[in-house]
Amino acid sequence: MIDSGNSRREFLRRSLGLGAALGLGGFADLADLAAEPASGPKPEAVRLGELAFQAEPEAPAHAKIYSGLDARLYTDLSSLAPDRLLTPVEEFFIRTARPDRLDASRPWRIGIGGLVERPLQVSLTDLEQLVVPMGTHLVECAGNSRWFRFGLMSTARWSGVRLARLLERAAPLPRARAVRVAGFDDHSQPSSNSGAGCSWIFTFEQLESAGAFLATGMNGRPLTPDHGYPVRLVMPGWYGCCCIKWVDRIELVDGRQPATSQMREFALRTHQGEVLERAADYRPATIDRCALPIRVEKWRLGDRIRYRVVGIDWGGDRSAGRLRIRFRPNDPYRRVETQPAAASATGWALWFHTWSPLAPGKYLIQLEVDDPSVPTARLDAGFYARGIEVVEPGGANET
Ligand SMILES: Nc1nc2c(c(=O)[nH]1)N[C@H]1C(S)=C(S)[C@@H](COP(=O)(O)O)O[C@H]1N2
Ligand SMILES: [Mo]
Repeated sequence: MIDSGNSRREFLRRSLGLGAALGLGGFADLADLAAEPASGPKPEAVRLGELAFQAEPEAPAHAKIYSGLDARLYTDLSSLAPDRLLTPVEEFFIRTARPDRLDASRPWRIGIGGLVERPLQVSLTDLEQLVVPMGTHLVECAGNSRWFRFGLMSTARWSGVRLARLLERAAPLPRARAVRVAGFDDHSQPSSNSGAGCSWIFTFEQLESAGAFLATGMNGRPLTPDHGYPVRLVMPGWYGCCCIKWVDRIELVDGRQPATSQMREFALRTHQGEVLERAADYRPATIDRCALPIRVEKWRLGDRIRYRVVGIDWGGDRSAGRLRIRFRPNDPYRRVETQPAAASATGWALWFHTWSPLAPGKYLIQLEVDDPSVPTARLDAGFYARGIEVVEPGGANET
């Protein structure tokens, strides 16, 4: 058994019926973990605070900073809880603000052209008649990193129109193989580190299997200007660079298109290996299965200190493989104690793991998926590993 060193905890968990309950209640369940012997009064659980993640900025901007292409707002992931999983719209991360040259007084139209029988100009009124709920989906910027405390990632409950429905109306010609979706991107100020012009080319199969849609609403409200009002593309499961904002042109193309400047700019961050010339050579910019610790809570249980790691699980296929955790690079991985049910996986899901370090010192929290057939390149590269320093270790008899 892989978790042999953890058999006592395994036993406790089974005998006390913890599991999913730990995620929801917290206090009482933590007290259960410390019960030794299993009978007798339970010690009171007191939450003392949180450990800081090492080598990360203390306070990234949870309010909008800079402007235009360089604008940013980072979502604070540390406060996610079972009843607080959806990102409020005003906290949804921003990467590039509404272009200042976008004229909101002009009626918005999306031109659908290229290799079609019937070129169309779709008005917002046309679009609104087709809008339906699209469910909860996560957006993560391919450039997300510890320098922003991983805050270039958020979830929303979207509404919109399946892209395929609109394409049908324009009657694609048999030669059409792919679709270029382009957004308005005319900023008066150039950016120091982002190119202007935002478009991406998708094959029909990619749009279909992702369930691509043009979003007009998030969390029950119209999109905000910075999130693409009046309309943006959402590619569920793909990186944010594909989720074109302020969509105004959709063009059906053949299979020989050069990659767009946006595809080239994001080639490395979407794991293409190199900047590829032809759009058809790009692999889908999908998000592999990932896991990230979002906070480490410190608790006192009777006379002992306990830590609880809370994290999120997103991307890829979450029906296969379970998360495993370790706290030092040479330690064996162990099963994460409380994992989300695979079926509930939309957006991101929370996991929990109680931990009793024996010694003070620096630790590195790393996760893996126990099924090697699940692609996890970013996770395995240490991208989402986070360091902490423990000053007060846990009690004896625990590993
Ligand atoms: N027109 C346009 N759309 C765009 C971008 C852009 O610069 N221009 N940035 C993309 C990138 S890199 C990301 S991560 C997402 C961010 O969406 P958000 O700001 O709504 O979170 O928008 C994408 N759509
Ligand atoms: Mo991005």
